Amino acid sequence: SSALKDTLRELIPLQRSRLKDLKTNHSNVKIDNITVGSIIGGMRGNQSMLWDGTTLSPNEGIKFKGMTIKQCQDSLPGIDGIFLPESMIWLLLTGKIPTMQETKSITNLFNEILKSQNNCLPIEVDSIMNNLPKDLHPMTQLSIGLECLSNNSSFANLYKDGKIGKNDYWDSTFDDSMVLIANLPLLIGKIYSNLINNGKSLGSINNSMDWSYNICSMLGMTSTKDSINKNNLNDKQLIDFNNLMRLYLGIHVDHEGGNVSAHTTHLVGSTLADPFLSYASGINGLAGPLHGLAAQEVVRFLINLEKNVNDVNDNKLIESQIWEILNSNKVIPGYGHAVLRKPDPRFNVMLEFVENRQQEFQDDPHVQLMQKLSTLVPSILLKHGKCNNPYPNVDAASGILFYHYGIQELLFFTVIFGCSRSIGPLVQLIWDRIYGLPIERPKSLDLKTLEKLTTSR
Ligand code: FAM
Repeated sequence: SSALKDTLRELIPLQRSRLKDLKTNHSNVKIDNITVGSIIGGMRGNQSMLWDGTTLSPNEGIKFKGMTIKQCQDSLPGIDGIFLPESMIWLLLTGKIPTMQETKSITNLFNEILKSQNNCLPIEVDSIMNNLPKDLHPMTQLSIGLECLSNNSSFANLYKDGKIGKNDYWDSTFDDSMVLIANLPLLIGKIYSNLINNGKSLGSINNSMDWSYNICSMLGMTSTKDSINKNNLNDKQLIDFNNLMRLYLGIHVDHEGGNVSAHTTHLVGSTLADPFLSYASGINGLAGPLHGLAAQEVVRFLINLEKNVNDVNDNKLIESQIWEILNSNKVIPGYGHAVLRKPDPRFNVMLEFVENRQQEFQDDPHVQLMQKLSTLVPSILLKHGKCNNPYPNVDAASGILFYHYGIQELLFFTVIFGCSRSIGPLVQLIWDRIYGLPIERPKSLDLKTLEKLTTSR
């Protein structure tokens, strides 16, 4: 058992009884109207799923158990003023702000899991990952790796042997989820070394360090002897990179339940597929260009723009380049959002990271351009008059910061995103099983029926 699991166990009776009350006494209460527009429009805005960890507010952005990013920064335990993703796991799963000790108990749990595997991927997973074509899409590699990990799923094994009843499903789902998250540093390291180092390891796991550190280490990017790559960075830069990783991993964990990776994990999980298969499905969704690939689009855009703009202070030229893109009917990557109506607070914290390190970034024309665009683009988009939100979103900054520190394989950014995003959907999957939610099965309608329903109204 672990401190996290013990704390979770205490919450279960009350939460189950709250759900039971809704189910028995209020099942017929109407929440929303479903329109034809929603059925043919990607179910946009339908209020139709239970998701406890996060909610997205158009004006305040993402809220974690009701807390804004700023509040999380102020109250969650961390290192160098940046909260640890482990503290976010505690918050999302229990609804309580953890102490540093509780946060560290999750770090320790991950390290115990890794130690029990000798700090290596399970042998069959390692062998499959080693034999993948080295240029296989990094997201495909991530998906395959997660699916192979399901070989050791406690949940699947106990279920197969008829050893658990519905009330206990959450317990082994919890264990599997922790194993999955704990293994991500190994998996991401394997994928990155496949990409850039012919599969040869770039670093090693340090069992006394936090999850984000070990992700950096396996990318070869720590200031210690744990890593061998380092991209010619000095110690301060490597420590900053570790903090950037903690920040990035902490703020990308979840974005409500309706986005494709979260919803897919929940949907597939509702069949009682194990957590590895469920999250691998979410990862397949994250790999789509309309979902997880935006950060790399922004980097391509900034690199191209920089080629045409010699001076980052030449506002006129930059503005004319932006108009050129808009006039050719293309979007400005990194700007706009389906739900948000203010600058994305996740973007703001990334920008703050840069502003606190002006010396580091002052000679990087791409980062300078990213900053400059955030002051120029909103008013241009307002004049352009089309989009509902002219402000930068999270992806406007993240990719170019990784790029700055030498992670320049653009396809790899989404893999880092996929590490972070494991947290929200897996936490919810544990709760889905605590609540005993049923298999999802919405009703579909054919076109003829839709037409019939519209003409009869
Ligand atoms: N540049 C130019 N036009 C834009 C725009 C932008 N950045 N964002 C929206 N528009 C246009 C949009 O194309 C649409 O035009 P049409 O009426 O001609 O179709 C109009 O403004 C209304 O769109 P909206 O209601 O404001 O946005 P949507 O909810 O339809 O779409 C986004 C939201 C994010 C897909 C859209 O803003 C976009 O394409 N942005 C650029 C790409 C990007 O940054 N994606 C990452 C989003 C990120 F936050 C994430 O989810 N990972």
